[in-house]
Amino acid sequence: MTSEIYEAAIDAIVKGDVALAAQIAKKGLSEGIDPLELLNQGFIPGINKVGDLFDVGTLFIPELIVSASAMQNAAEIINDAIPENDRRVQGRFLIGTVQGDVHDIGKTIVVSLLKASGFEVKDLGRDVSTDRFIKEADDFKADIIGTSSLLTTTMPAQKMLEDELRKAGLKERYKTMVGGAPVTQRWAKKIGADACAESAAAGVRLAKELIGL
Ligand code: B12
Repeated sequence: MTSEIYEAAIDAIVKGDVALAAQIAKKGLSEGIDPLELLNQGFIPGINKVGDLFDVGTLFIPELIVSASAMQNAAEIINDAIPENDRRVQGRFLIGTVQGDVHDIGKTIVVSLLKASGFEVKDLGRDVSTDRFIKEADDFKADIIGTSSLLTTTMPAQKMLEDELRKAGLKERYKTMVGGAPVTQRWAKKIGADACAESAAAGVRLAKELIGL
């Protein structure tokens, strides 16, 4: 039963059981569950629950780390199962997690979905400086620069990118998109980003809109 798989996924992530999470990811895929549904209904609620338990002090850094490893491993298995689209869209998307921030599970899901939707994607990884975003955007001839931030303390780096692009006269050249759990439409508007997406699927939809598809 699909709902049992989702429950089992949540449980494996909360327990931080790497092997079990991987096994459930593979089982879900072999039963024909859509990869994105498996993430959205099973594994993401699992890691969110871990975040909540960490928040209230029921769970601590060591447990957070093992749960994150289980999540990362399962997400990799599922990401690999998202088929890459042969039909290229005319869009080049540069993405990374901002400086000072190592959270990259969500960003990596966005990358998989963008690729699956035909975007050409350059993933700079995590802890990426503003200067590097700007240099790589030029090298890659990006249409869109996407930044991920999971910490309220690193969100200002998203503003710094907008400021630096404006200062360098590059704001018109690239569209910008911001994401990450604490990031809101209000924040995007305040800093002058072109779009904000609360999920990978919304990110792909907005990215297409931004480049006029
Ligand atoms: C896993 C995790 C970790 C892992 C990260 C592993 C990794 N490789 O990513 C580890 C253990 C390393 C970690 C460390 C820390 N963490 Co942490 N972590 C989390 C946790 C539990 C889950 C994050 C996650 O992966 N979510 C699942 C993914 C799928 O969701 P997502 O990232 O939001 O991404 C989705 C959307 O937001 C969107 N999206 C994301 N990025 C982008 C970008 C674009 C362009 C677009 C379009 C869309 C988009 O699409 C994604 C898919 O739908 C959160 C709690 C939470 N619920 O967010 C805390 C949390 C983010 N961490 C927190 C903290 C405090 C820390 C530490 C400071 C702890 C410490 N004292 O050391 C360190 C920070 C280290 C650092 N410098 O970055 C706090 C942040 C609080 C705050 N107000 O800022 C949280 C909220 C926990 C809490 N409740 O307190 N963490």
